[in-house]
Order: sequence, then structure tokens, then C-alpha cells
Amino acid sequence: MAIAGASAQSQTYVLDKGWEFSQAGSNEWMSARVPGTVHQDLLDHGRLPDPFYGMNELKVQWVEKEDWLYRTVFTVTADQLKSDAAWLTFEGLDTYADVYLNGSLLLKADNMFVGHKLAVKDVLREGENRLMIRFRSPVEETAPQWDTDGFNYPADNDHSEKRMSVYTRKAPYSYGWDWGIRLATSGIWRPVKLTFCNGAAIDDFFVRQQEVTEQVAKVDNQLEINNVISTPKEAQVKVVYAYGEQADTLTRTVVLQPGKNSLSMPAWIEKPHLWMPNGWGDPVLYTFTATVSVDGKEVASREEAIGLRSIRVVMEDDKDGKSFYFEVNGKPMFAKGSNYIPGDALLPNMTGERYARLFEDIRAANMNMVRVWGGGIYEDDRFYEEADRNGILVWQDFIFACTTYPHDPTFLKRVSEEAVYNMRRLRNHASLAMWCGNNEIYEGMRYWGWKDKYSPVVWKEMTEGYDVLFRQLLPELVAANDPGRFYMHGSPYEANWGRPESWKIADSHNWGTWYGQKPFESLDTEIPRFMSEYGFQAFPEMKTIRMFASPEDYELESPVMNAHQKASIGNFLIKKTMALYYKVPEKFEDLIYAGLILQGQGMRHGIEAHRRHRPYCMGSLPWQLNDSWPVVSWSSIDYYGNWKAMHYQIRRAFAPVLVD
Ligand code: NHV
Repeated sequence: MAIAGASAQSQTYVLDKGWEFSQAGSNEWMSARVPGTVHQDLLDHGRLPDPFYGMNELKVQWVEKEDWLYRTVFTVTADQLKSDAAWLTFEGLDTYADVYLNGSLLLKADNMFVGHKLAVKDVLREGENRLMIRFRSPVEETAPQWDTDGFNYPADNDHSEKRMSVYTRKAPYSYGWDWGIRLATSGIWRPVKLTFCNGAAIDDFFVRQQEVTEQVAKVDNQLEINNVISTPKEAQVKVVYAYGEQADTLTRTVVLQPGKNSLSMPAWIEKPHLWMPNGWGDPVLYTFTATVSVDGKEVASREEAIGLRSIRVVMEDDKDGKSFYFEVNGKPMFAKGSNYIPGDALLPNMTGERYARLFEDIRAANMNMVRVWGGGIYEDDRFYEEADRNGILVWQDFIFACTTYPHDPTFLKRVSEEAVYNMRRLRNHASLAMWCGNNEIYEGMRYWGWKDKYSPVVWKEMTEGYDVLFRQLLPELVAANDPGRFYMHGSPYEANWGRPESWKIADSHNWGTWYGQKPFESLDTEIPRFMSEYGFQAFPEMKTIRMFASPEDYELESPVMNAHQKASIGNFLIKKTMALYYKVPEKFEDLIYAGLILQGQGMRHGIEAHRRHRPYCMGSLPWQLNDSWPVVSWSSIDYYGNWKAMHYQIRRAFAPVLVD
């Protein structure tokens, strides 16, 4: 691809054109999408059947075992090469990827959740430049680890005989889940960019909120400025913060030393317009713009949308046990929300429109919170931008779920890199309310019988690993990189749904109405301090079933329907609970319909109970909000965006005022 002419300013080009891909060893090249995945590219070329249809999941499993090559050619002009610096940025490579540029090995990537900014000025050539990335199979790569460990980790959502998901820093759900297709992808899943820079670059702009009240917002504008010339240079640094007609400016003259310069520019904003959660007022966003000028000419700028607010998670011993609630702008907030899983099994298929629609659906259901659950991904920037704009607090898990993990030095290094990278990427978002170490690992270790499955030596390693990862490494990294943001080691913090005494402590996942086979009325009395998961399944509506099945499959236990029901006793549990309330219909379509109504009624029952017990109970997050492919699940919105009856019931039950 050709790249437009150079200028004295820094310029960034998205490298999304001219890409080709090939199965390693085949030397057959076909056009490719970037960002994308091998699965999407094979689908585009008719080399894979639609994995979401029928039982095609089985037919596409070979893809994960192969290595794949991606390449493109781009041109660079002599002028561009005269820039002071040039960087190639990969915002996400999935996962084991060797990156070559013009014969030079630039990078060996090994973590899907980390972006890379690589200095390439010395490698670029005038004219054509050849970029190639070799993706190694995530399962072949980790097979030696599995072989030498000699046991399966407890990761039983990993739909494979040899559970290798734990070794790779890659979205856990892509190896299968109890609502998830297994599509262990490879590819350039986030954008690639080429930047030419003159003078200086703003590497980071963190608007750290130190104190925010109705009277004043005290913020520290923390800048990292990279002087890319080899001599010290005087520069003017300016921060403008504006809302509507109001604008204030801070300026500073500094001498930038070659390389990285850190700068702190504190500001007090009197009587700030506060960012408010949905239902409380407007989610006001200020525009903070930082610029760097050298010799009177602007060389770098960066803009951030900043919502000024305070968020505190109050987790304190009290007369009843241990509280758990969010205090926003000084007032306790009853959290109304849901649990979010990745929006697509093929992640680059998520568009800006789909993120926008998702948040419309969240806001329309009177929610003020969404939990990004730990079996998925650290979400796209657009996800948090929508959350900021819609007044939705984000409970963010680190990406670990439902199994113990290794904690060897290589693994810990990868985790550190991803934690730092994602905290620095996300810490400006007003919506980011907390970090949580993982989903249900502590619970699993104590109550899911894991201890008995392993030798004492291995079990000791696993329990030590938990402390190292979730009680040492991650909290230290949060304190250093996102100071002031709440961290807790895992969710649930302590409670277990089978042990009533424990419900008095912080957040709970109550699976009594599903695995426990209890009626929905049990939610009236099993009241936690904060319900961060509880759920009940329903099939998606017939319109969605028709997208993946034909009329001959319309039977509860047909092979195709079972391929889209990943919870082993799911159909039994649906019918068992249905029999408590309704006459269970014989006809497939009627059963689907009744099941949707049942799920909606049941979940509404739970929300109402939680709200009734406020302030003892301060939050209700049903499992789960959405689907990543067309499937039977606990979701309230199906893969195609159709609201199940449950989402309508949630909207009613979360209305600002509820008559009970
Ligand atoms: O099974 C539904 C969901 C999961 O998709 C997801 O991982 O965190 N679910 C169930 C539970 N947690 C979650 C509770 N898990 C158990 C309950 C009882 C016995 C074993 C596991 C979510």
C-alpha cells in the first residue's frame, strides 16, 4: 500500500491494506482482513463452513493445530525516512507471533492481551517494505508444557482432552465454555499502525483524579513525553481542559532530555460538572488536551475524554459481616447490571456499531454497571468509551477464570506485562470502577473438589500460585500503575452459594436456582451483600434457532440442538424448574417460548428481592448479559442482539422506582 507524504508533524497510518495469509508450508496466499483472525479469512474464502451453523464447530477444529503466515507490503518515502523516529504498533497479536520486517526479526509475541510499539526507523527502507508475521499454533506451542506438567489443570471449560488453555495468555473462552464454541483463533486481532515522529511524542497522558467533590476536582496531569532527538530541547507543554464553553489552560516550559521525560501538571477544577452513573444525571465528559510545542510549532498532541467523579468500593466489616458496595460521588449506589462475556467468538467481528448497540441495550434496561468477566478479554477501547458516554460503571476482572494457573517466571512475566499494559490503556476511563483478580478460582480451590484430584505436591504449588498471582503480583501492580483504584483478589470474595453463613461477606455468586435446582423463591431469602452472579438458562427465540438449525433439528435433544447447548444437564434443569411453575409444553416451539418467559420471571424475582433488601444488599448482576455465538445460555440478549424476555423483565425490575 502507498502511504501519503510526510510532514513536519507526526503522522500515523493504519496498515489495514494489502494483507495476505497462508497456511504455513502451503505457499498458497489469499487476501486477508486486518484486524481479523484466520477463521474469518478462511470463511471469507469459502475454506471453512460457517462454524456457528449446525454441527460445523467440529469441522473447523483443525485450524487451531496449524501455523499461519500473514504478510503485506507498504511503501515509505525518502521524506518519511527522514523523520526523527518511526514506530510500528501492534495493538494485539493472537498469540504466539514472530514479526519480521525486511528480513529483521522485530518481535516474538506471546500474549494476546499486550500491544507492542516497536522502533523501526533503522529497519525501514525507501520504497517497498515487507512485513510478515508467523503465528504458531497455540496448542502445539504449549503441548510440551502439558506433557511435562503431566496433569490436566482443573480448567474443565476447556473443551479438549489436553487442557492447554491455562498456559497461554489468550482469551480462555476461545477454548470452549459452557455457553461457548471452541474457536482457538490466531491472527492480527487488533490494528497495526505505522507512525513517523518528529521532535517529540506523548507516550502517555494519565489524568489522575486525586480528589473529586462537588466543590473541587483535584487532578494530576501526568505526561510521559518522548524526546526523539538526541539533544535536550526546550518545549512548551500545554494542557487544556474544557467542558462546553468553559476552558482552562495550564502551560509549562520544560527542557526535554533525550528519551523519556515524566511531567506532572496538577490542576484544581472548582465546582466541577460531575460524571454521573445512568439514572443519576448526565455522564459529563470533559476534553483534556495535551500538546507539546517546540520552536513555536506543535509537534505532539493527545486528547482524552475525562469524567470527573469519585468511586469508592466500600468493603468493610460491619455488624452483619462484610459490606460490599459502590459509593459514587459520595453516595452509595445500588449496582444494577449484568455480566458481560465477549460479544463474538470471532472478536474482530465486533464493530463500533455493535458496541454502541450493546450499551444502548444496557442503558435502556436501567443498568448502571457491567462486569467484564474474567474468562473473556480486556475489552476494546470502544467498549470503555461507550461505558463512559452512557454512565455505566465497569467492574473489570483480570483475565483468569475457573481454574488454577501456572506461576513459573515466564508466566508471571507475561501476566505483569499484560496487567501494566491494560491498566495504562484503561485508567483514564471514568467508567472503570474496580479491578478484580479473577473469576471463581478461590471458590473452586475451596469447594469444587480440586484438592483431591492432585498430588499434595501439585496442590501445594497451585495454592501458592494463587497467592503469588492474586494476592501479591496483581495488587502490587494495581497500586503502582492505577493508584487509588479498588482491587480485590477474586469474585466471589469469600462467599459460597452452598454456605449461608458466608453470604454475609462481600459479593456472592448464587447458583442455587440453577445447579442447586431450587425454585426462584429461594432468592427471596438467600440474600447476599452484593449478588455478582446468579442465573437461569433459556433457549434463544425461534428466529435465532432458525439461523443455525433446520426444522428436522427442532427437538430438545437433537444433535444440532445439543451442539448449541454446552451445559451438560441444561435441558434437564430448564424442564425441572419449569415444572414447578407451568405445565411443561410438549411441542419444541412452545417449550422454547415458555422457557423464555420462565427465565424472565425468575430473574426478575431475584432482582426484586435484592432491591427489597437494600441497603443490606447493594447490587444485583444477573449472569449473563449477552452471547458470543447463537447458543442456549443464561443470557438476556442473544447473539443477534434480540432481547430475550429476561431483558425486558430486567428493565422493569431495574426501573428507578419499583412498586413491589
Ligand atoms: O455455568 C454458568 C456460569 C459460567 O458460564 C461462568 O463461568 O462464572 N457460571 C456458573 C458458575 N459460575 C459461572 C458457578 N459454578 C459452579 C457452580 C456449582 C458447581 C461448580 C461450578 C460463571
